[in-house]
Amino acid sequence: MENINESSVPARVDAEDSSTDDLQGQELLQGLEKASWHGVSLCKYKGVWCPLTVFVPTLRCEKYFKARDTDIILATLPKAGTTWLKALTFAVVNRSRYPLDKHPLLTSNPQSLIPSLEFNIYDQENENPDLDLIPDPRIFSTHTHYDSLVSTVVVESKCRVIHICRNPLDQVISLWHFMINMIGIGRFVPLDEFLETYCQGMHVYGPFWEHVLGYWNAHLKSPEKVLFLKYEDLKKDINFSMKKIAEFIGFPFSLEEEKAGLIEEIAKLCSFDKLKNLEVNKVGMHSPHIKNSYFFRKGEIGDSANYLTPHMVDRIEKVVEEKFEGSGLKF
Ligand code: PPS
Repeated sequence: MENINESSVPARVDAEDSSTDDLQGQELLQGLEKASWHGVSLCKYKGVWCPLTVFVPTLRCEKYFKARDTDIILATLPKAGTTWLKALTFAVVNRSRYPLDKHPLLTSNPQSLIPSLEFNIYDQENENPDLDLIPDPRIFSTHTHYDSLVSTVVVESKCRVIHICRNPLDQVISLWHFMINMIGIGRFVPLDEFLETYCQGMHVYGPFWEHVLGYWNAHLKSPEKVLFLKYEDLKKDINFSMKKIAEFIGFPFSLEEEKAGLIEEIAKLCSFDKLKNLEVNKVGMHSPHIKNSYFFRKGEIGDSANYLTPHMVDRIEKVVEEKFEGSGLKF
């Protein structure tokens, strides 16, 4: 998740220095529900609470992005395991290009190796960048919902989508820490207030149940198109999950690679401990508001137990039970 503060929302655009997209975006925006979510401006676009800062980029993405059959889209809710999935996918796809001891992951944050469609590709400056220059397979990330991807990505191409979800208890705690930390934006929010809005579905890219169920149902309908992963499964058996990812995107490991221990090597390179302790992730900045280190907090299953009271757990679990009932999805 990237800059989502109000300060970088373009001021009202006037006709002289704005593009048609900006003007159409401003017009559309006027009719949308808006909210200030713990200091972050959101608007509800097609049922999704979208940060205002990426509203116009989101429209541009819808309008201009044309997926290739070879594209790989990493679709996640913030704090579900995006950084890890980026590292793994990048390393799997590029494994014959870079030796492990001179790997870009050793000197770059995974976030900067795989750009986000809304936050990086169609950012405020890039109205319609030439994506043809990017060689196959292009890998992009997005935080948006499946339904919003449909027009640009899914229907018109055979590109593959990987979704990772996470137990909402841990995810909300991860998000809470991240929001508090952001330089110049973050401010302390009592956890019970934060949880309440989360349970109402009001948070960046919320409601979380709609996000997850969109990808879950798409996976059930077209498993060859949408791979559905769980953060907890990756933690339990990363080698198995990595093989699954590699096969899904058409880069399966050969028997020789398996025998040579390459899967284990890549898993080690992308592991929380390895990435967290790299210089680039200790001291580097991702953006003016976000240090690279913010993407590596604890990386554990069950850390939420250190913060949530039984009442809070109950509150989230009730929402989860109600919203996911009958879906077949369990956390
Ligand atoms: S973001 O901002 O949406 O891209 O954040 P995201 O990467 O989705 O989520 C951050 C949480 O993932 C943990 N993390 C990892 N876990 C395991 N392995 C690796 N390599 C890894 N990298 C990041 C990170 O610590 C955040 O979880 P919490 O619970 O806050 O520690």
